[in-house]
Amino acid sequence: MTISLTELEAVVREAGTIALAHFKDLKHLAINKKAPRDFVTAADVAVEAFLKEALSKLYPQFGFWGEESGQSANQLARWVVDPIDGTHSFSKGQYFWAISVALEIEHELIAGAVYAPALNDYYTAKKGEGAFKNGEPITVSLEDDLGDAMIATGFACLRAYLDDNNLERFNRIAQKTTGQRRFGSAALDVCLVADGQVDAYWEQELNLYDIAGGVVVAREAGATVTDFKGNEGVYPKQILVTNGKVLDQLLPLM
Ligand code: 2AM
Ligand code: CA
Repeated sequence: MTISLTELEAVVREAGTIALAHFKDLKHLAINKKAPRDFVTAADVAVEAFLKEALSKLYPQFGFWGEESGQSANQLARWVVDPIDGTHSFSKGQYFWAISVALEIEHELIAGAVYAPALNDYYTAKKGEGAFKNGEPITVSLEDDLGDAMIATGFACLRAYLDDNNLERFNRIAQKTTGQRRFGSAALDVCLVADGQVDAYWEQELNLYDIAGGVVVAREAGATVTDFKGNEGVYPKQILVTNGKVLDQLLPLM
């Protein structure tokens, strides 16, 4: 049971066209709050509705789990979708947001697509077949010295009002690295590790749909995907993605 990345790309790019139409007309975009400091726009809802319909038509055997509409049909073989990851950035007219789609079969992520329409970057991968950005193969960076590294993180956890809110961890790690970035889209952050633009990325308190598409791309590009203790696997509440070469230096700081 497999899928065609080319067919998937046609669907995801069409979803991108829908998102871009809203992005170019932000003045008229309806923005609501799901919870305090948690936004949803009419674009999120429209993009997810399109993806759900188009993917179900193309691959009726797979169920669906989207950030906005929840779970439906087969959950053992399903699409895991974030229609717009980085909604706050999107609603401000910033460019770092992405559509993320992953195919998960029996708890294993086997294909992914992350499309950042405003940046015109399309990342995709299928398990065992390599990772691609705009049709070209990509790999993680060669950086092996944490002191020279560029690291990304995010602060989704601040919305959860946790005691462990990432600020102490950020403080610790920022002083041991050269560059820190906070882009605002977990899906893209993971792909930036895959593409060697950053050497590592971590975040807490995410959901699977934020990172699922990117994880397939990152793994196929040679990245490690672990929790903060270095256990291999996809842990959305504690995700650490690295180029593999700075992992051992980062773990004691996590
Ligand atoms: P979103 O834009 O799809 O909501 C940025 O740090 C990351 O946090 C983004 O991937 C963003 O996804 C996610 N995020 C936003 N609000 C959140 C919340 N209330 N809980 C968890 N993650 C959130
Ligand atoms: Ca998200």
